[in-house]
Amino acid sequence: MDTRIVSRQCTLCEAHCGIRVTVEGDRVVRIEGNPDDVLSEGYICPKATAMGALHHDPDRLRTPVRRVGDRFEPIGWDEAFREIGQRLRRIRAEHGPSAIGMYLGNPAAHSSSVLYGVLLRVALATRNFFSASSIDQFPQEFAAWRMFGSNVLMPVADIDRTDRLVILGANPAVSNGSVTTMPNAKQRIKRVRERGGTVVVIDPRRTETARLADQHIAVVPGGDVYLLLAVLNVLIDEKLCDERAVGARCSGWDELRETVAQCTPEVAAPHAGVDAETIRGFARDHAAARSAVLYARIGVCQQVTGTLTHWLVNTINAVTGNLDRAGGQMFATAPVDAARYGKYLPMGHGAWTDRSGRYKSFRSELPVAALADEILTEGRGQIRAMVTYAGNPVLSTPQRGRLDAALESLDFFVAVDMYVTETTRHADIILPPVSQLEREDVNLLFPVFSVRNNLRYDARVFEPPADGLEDWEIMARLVTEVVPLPARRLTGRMLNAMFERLSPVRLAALGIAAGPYGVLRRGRTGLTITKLRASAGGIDLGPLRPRLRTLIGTRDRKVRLAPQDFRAEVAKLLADLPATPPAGADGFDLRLIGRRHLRSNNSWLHNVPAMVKGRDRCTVLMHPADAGARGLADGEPVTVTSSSGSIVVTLEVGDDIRPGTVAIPHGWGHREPGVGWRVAASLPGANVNLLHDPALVDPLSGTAAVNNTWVKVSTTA
Ligand SMILES: Nc1nc2c(c(=O)[nH]1)N[C@H]1C(S)=C(S)[C@@H](COP(=O)(O)OP(=O)(O)OC[C@H]3O[C@@H](n4cnc5c(=O)[nH]c(N)nc54)[C@H](O)[C@@H]3O)O[C@H]1N2
Ligand SMILES: Nc1nc2c(c(=O)[nH]1)N[C@H]1C(S)=C(S)[C@@H](COP(=O)(O)OP(=O)(O)OC[C@H]3O[C@@H](n4cnc5c(=O)[nH]c(N)nc54)[C@H](O)[C@@H]3O)O[C@H]1N2
Ligand code: SF4
Ligand SMILES: [Mo]
Repeated sequence: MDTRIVSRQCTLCEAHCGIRVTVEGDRVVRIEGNPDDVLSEGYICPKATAMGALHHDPDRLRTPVRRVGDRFEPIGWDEAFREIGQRLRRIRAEHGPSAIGMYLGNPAAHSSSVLYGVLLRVALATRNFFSASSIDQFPQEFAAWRMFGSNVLMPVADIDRTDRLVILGANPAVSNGSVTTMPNAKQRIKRVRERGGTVVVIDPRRTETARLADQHIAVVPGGDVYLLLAVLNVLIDEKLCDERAVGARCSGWDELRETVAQCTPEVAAPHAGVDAETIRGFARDHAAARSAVLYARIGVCQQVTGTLTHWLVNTINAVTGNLDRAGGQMFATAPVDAARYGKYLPMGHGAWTDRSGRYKSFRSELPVAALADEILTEGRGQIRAMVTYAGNPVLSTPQRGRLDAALESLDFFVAVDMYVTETTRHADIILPPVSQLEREDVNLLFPVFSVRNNLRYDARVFEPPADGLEDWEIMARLVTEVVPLPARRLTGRMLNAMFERLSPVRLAALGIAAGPYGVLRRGRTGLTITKLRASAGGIDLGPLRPRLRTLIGTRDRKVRLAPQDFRAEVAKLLADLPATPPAGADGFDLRLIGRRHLRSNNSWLHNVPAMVKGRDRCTVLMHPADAGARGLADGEPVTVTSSSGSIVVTLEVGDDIRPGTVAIPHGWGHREPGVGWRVAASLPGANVNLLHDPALVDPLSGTAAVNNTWVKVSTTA
């Protein structure tokens, strides 16, 4: 049989590891790491093999389907687009553009089709645009915008050169890095210690990453803000800051000093759950290191203090002289240099709100916590139709269980997804893109956040079926269907013809040629897509270089250390601070946080048998002392209740978690009727987002604070 090997990337998470796919006939028989990949160097995690299983999955949709009663029937593409166009245009004509809502999910960002998703968002001209960003990295974007003048300027930890790596609220040994592309994070962390450096992990759970560290600080969930304020307090009080660096490139130094003056280690300790001496020691060690970097991610984003915490992370990096220098926090120079242009994007914070007025828009989107209400609350401005693209918000976002009913109540719902999921089962029409192995791509997003400058290439493993469409082609067709009628009549054919010539890969080729490494700038030695295609595993473009000076978008071109609204939030926190932290009210006595597993990926790898074999993964992890106090035993089903809802999951007792805290992974609970994931539908587990209150958000960015939920756990009768 004809055997061939194709090199490309695994596009399941941000690491985008290089893989070699062996194909016999039309079957994937093996997936291995590509040792020539310039960033992942042969590493893959167990999920990489799912790329083959997803391609062959009999449950994956291969043609558009329309809902008829409680079943889905195949229909042709043209018929699907015609019906979608008619329905969406009618709803918009009757109720206005914001009557059509859109949700953009995480996998969209893993292909350059996302550009066309953005185009559709623009064509819809709706205020009701939502994405996974508002349960993910919004706090980081918000802090970057305030401090550096651009939301794109989320700095990357220079993990490969640092002498001291501090990780808060992230578990890269499992997640392989996020908003920092660092495949094989585990090895990269180990290398910090091998070269004589130090690794510290700040996390309520002794995670897989904490096991690699010199020091684990088991902070209380949500306690980081106090911890970091106190660290700054010590750095300033003991004159451990790099005042020269601060004077040369930062503004707001005096205001910063004033802001943290009150938050001594003694004040912070009970609220951080970390004793004062540990905080002092941490600050001194940090200042003493030759280079040091704080890397923080989702654990501290999904907090009511998400933005403040990310601000403090960047601030500590800046005042210790570790911003924009090797071994500290840096900015990549990507082949299409988005970091350079981010400052020209309008952020329009609060340009509009949801109808309750509670959630403000940020970079032209509303926090997803508002979604169910915006569909269910009747009246002017109500969402009557939805477009979802690569997202499963029913499992991924906190909506108090009302999103099912909300989606079911819509006049029209079109989903772009290859599965009938907890979300898309409510759609009128589902449009499936070709499989990931059937698309060619050049991802230009992740090089903006990589730990080394690089560009890598995704080759097609299989030719797409004759009638298969990629996501971008589906988006382009949707755009032509929703543009206002006269324009559509005049330009429909023209647009189609244009789109055909403007595939994301062609756009990427142009962008690369015109970018900082491209042939147009560098002449014949410059980068082209032809050279990229010919490479064995992408092109290495060298270590990160200092460049904040050219990137910064603040008016005085200085790093703002103490934005006024951040100071005001800190003042509120500290003014209300009781001597000891409050316990949960009404018997809700445990704090619930999330947790990720190496073989899982948010809500959508649970239909791949190799990813879900073995024991139940959707367990509630509890410390033995807490289990004992409640008379609960490992392996028994327990009921977890919050003020928003209640779920039943299996108890897992283990001392890796801080007492008083429990952890449950998200993305589970596939047993709802009609879900087309037959393997997943047979698995135990429940939707943890039923426990989270959508009203609990970071007040600055509107990000869902799912790591701030109080619960109680009892035996399930
Ligand atoms: N409680 C809690 N909730 C969380 C989190 C948490 O830590 N705790 N984490 C949050 C985070 S960080 C994120 S990013 C979100 C993720 O949540 P979402 O962004 O909603 O995404 P997923 O749940 O991963 O669902 C992805 C969907 O996209 C489909 N899909 C996969 N690939 C493609 C493709 O190439 N094209 C198209 N059209 N569809 C595709 C899949 O079939 C699946 O239905 O979850 C968030 N929810
Ligand atoms: N295997 C796997 N990999 C993934 C994903 C996946 O689902 N599975 N999802 C991908 C996506 S979309 C994303 S965004 C990234 C996320 O990547 P990470 O940011 O690394 O996410 P998590 O693994 O959830 O790690 C968050 C950590 O924060 C801790 N934490 C919770 N609350 C607090 C707190 O208050 N303070 C502190 N200091 N820590 C806290 C949790 O215990 C947990 O260890 O992972 C990506 N990679
Ligand atoms: S870490 Fe795993 S899932 Fe992520 S890109 Fe690499 S192989 Fe794929
Ligand atoms: Mo995410």
